[in-house]
Amino acid sequence: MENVPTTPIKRVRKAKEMYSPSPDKLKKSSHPKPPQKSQKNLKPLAQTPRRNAPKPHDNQSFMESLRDTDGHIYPSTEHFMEKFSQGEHLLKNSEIKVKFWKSGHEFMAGVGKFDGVHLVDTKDGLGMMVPDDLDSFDAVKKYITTTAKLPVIVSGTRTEEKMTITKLIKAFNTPKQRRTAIYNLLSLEFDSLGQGLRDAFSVPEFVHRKSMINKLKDKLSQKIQEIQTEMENGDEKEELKSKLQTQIDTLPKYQMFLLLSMEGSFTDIHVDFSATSVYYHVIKGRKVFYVAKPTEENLRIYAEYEKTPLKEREEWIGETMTAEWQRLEIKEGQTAMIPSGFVHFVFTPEDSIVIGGNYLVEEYLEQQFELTVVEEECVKINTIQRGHMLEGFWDVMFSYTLNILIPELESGEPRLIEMGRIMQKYLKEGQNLQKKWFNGDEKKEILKKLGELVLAEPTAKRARMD
Ligand SMILES: O=C(O)CCC(=O)C(=O)O
Ligand SMILES: [Fe+2]
Repeated sequence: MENVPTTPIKRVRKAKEMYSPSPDKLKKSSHPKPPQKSQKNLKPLAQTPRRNAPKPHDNQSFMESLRDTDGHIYPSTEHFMEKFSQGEHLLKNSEIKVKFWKSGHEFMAGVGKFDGVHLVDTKDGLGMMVPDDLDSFDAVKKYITTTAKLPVIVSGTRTEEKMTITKLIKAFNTPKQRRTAIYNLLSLEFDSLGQGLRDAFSVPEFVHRKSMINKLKDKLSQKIQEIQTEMENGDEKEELKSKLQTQIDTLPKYQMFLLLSMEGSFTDIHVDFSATSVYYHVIKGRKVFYVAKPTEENLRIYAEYEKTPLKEREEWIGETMTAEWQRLEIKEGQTAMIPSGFVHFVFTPEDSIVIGGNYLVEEYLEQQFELTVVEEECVKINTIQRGHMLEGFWDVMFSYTLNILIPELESGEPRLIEMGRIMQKYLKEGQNLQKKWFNGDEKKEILKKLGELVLAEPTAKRARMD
């Protein structure tokens, strides 16, 4: 296929899935461990051993039960998974009230400030188009025709296997007792595949409306139209149009992922890249999220953890944050809407097909910047790979400032002053732009204009005088 990216993985999840004890720690443990290397010649997965230990009755005994023989907790090992499924129902945090809506209509009418987790029972009224016949693993083949080898996470190991969608679906069609691995495909972004599912699917209206990238796309298209009608023909006009078109053509694409997860998959604790907000629609099967609020403390714990090299991670922050987790079960047909920064981990109790995606929003601008900065520090120290970040985040922020924020501030829109200040705080002339949408002089010019407008605001003046 022509438009198939050779490396479609873009998300921050790979390492999370693969957290497992270091080899020395493994030696001390008597528990059978999942396969560590090649998946070839594997025996079928052992049936989970049943022990007679009583089921945990509170969070503390639950966390205790997860410990391996050396006293550590190793998420996604066989021992962990067995104990986890026995006690996971205990994870409750009464401070997180998941808002339940019977339909998309009700959600759209009642969502208000997007500051909590929402669960929408049926997709009617969400304005999300999902093909009706995408109802089985075989049906996926009809919509995803790429022959590229996709990176698939092998749950419970440090490995990732590259395989075609055909091979993966064959594995899903293998009876559970004959499966040799638990596969979890999280990185198939299908908007960039350019056909198939992309044409049969549309993101929820709420996502479309809130997404800064979508707003930017509309604005860039509108600008091209304006230039077309208002400017005299000539080189300058063509150059301007082509610059804008390049931005449209290279906008980051993170809104449409197809996730295929086998029963038993476990995705460890993370915040989605750049603290993007998430929609997550379960087409088939069932998923369980455990979510914690983006409080200052939780985000601090998470950032520290991310900055610690894998081998030095002594504690599982799932335990450190025991009381913070709220269980959120997403059943077939339901859609979860999770705002920026919620820390989460995910367990898949049944083979599942999900469509979900990530988007940047204005309300959480500062948090999005903050997490992106943390991720960049992590890239430097090698605990996160650059490819797992939101590529083009800074280009988008510069372009948003130039094309949306500045014109609105110029027309005296005081609501935006706070946003202007945040942009001013984080955007720097020397910022490296992965998509190279602006050169040094252009960045400088944008920041100069922004600075003048932010300072010119009466509220800003008052604040300075206080
Ligand atoms: O479904 C999963 O296993 C992981 C989902 C998730 O949190 C993500 O894709 O970011
Ligand atoms: Fe996630």
